Formats: sequence, structure tokens, C-alpha cells
Amino acid sequence: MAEIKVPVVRNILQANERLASENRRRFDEAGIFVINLMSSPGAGKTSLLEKTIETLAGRMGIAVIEGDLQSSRDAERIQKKGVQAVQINTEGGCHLDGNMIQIAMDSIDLSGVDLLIIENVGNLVCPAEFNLGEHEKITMLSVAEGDDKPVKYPLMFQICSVLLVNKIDLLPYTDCDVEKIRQTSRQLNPGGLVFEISCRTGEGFEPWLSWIENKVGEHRKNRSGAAPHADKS
Ligand SMILES: Nc1nc2c(ncn2[C@@H]2O[C@H](COP(=O)(O)OP(=O)(O)OP(=O)(O)O)[C@@H](O)[C@H]2O)c(=O)[nH]1
Ligand SMILES: [Mg+2]
Repeated sequence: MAEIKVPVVRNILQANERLASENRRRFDEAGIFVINLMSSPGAGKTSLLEKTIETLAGRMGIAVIEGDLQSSRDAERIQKKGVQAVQINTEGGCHLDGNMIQIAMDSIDLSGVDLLIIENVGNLVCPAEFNLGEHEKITMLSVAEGDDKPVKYPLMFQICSVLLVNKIDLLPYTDCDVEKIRQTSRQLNPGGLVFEISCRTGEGFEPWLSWIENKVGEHRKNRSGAAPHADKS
């Protein structure tokens, strides 16, 4: 069985890579900066998007693709903030893939969008294996989950450009050692950035928001053949 299983998995990943490359081409042609946001369930991904949109929606066009097994609760939360949000239900699937993003894109009006955020299915394992065509992967870990998670689930922490350590308002009530998370993260991913944040209080949001604004600015400049999207602020 093992001899059969390995090539099948490889084929699935190769097919996904082709779709992810097509997605990336489309994003680049449109000059849209795309983030793939990953974490375990409940770490605070949708809360991060809500708070990020509150500040940045006046300065850039934002759209969101939400991935969950069931329900459209997260897309509804985002729509309440006044931006386009499409919900993908994987019906049991533990990650998003390139094909799902292609289908979801057909429901988004990309004109005027500078930033597309894809909230992946809550899971610290499988989403790390499937590229979606994004420019950057963001991993979130909340302090309530424990500081050993980077050691136990290394791939998710190796592949991200930014690690967001969320719920720092809860630090007094946990035994989480953020310095330990930083150290492990540095070993796994020397070039990665680490921002400590609280989506509850807004603490630590400035570096995160500046990082996004810089990235969006770079991608706007590269927009092929089109005038840059006007700054709405
Ligand atoms: N104390 C505290 N609670 C937070 C913070 N961020 C999020 N929460 C809470 O954590 C819970 C889960 O937040 P969500 O934003 O729904 O988490 P999620 O990662 O999107 O969850 P899934 O989509 O189900 O994977 C909610 O009750 C939030 O209010 C934070 O910084 N501090
Ligand atoms: Mg969510």
C-alpha cells in the first residue's frame, strides 16, 4: 500500500502546484497582494481580519476568502465590516487548495482590490502543504495553545513570512513563554518576522499593519499596465 500511496500524494500536490501558479499569475496581473492566513481553530484569524479591516479598509481595497468545514459565519463577520467576503465550505476537508481558490475568485469583483486575504481552515498541519498562489503565508499561534507548538508542528512555522503570536492579553493567565516561541521560530525560520498582538485590545498591531501596507504598496507598483489604485485615505 505504501508504494501506491506516496506517488498519489505527490501527484495531488503537483496538480495543486499548477493551479496555485495559475492563481498567482492572475493575482500578479491584477497587482493584488495575497495572504494565506493559517492557524489552529480559534487562534483568532477572523478576529485579526476584523481588526485589520477596521483600520485599513479606508486606505486600500480589501477582499476575503474564508475557508471552513461548515457554515458561513466567518464570511458574515467579514461582510459586516463592509468588504467582499466569499465562504468556501470544505465539507470535511482539512485545508483549502488551489482549485477552491479559483472557484471562489469567480465570485469576487477584483477591480479595486489591493489586498486579498485567504483565511484557511483551522488546522496546524495540512494547510502548510498546499500552496494557493499566495505571495506570503502568515501563521498565527495564540498563547493559550502552548509554547511547544512550533516544535511539534514545525512545517507551519518554517514556511511563514510572519508569525503572529495572538492573545497576549491572556499571558498573565497562561504558562506560555513567548521568548521560547521566538527562539524556536528563529531556529526553524531564521528570516521570519514575529509580531506579538492582541486582537482583543489592539496591542502590537502597528508593525503588522505597516508590514501589510508596505507589501500592498510594492504590489500596486508592479500592477501591469494599469494606473495605481487611488489611496482613499
Ligand atoms: N482574549 C482574547 N481573545 C481573543 C483574541 N483574539 C480572538 N479572541 C477570541 O478567540 C475566539 C476565536 O476567535 P476567532 O477569530 O473566531 O478564531 P479563528 O481562528 O478565526 O477560528 P476558526 O475560524 O474557527 O479557526 C473568539 O471568542 C475571539 O473573541 C485575543 O487577542 N484575546
Ligand atoms: Mg475564523
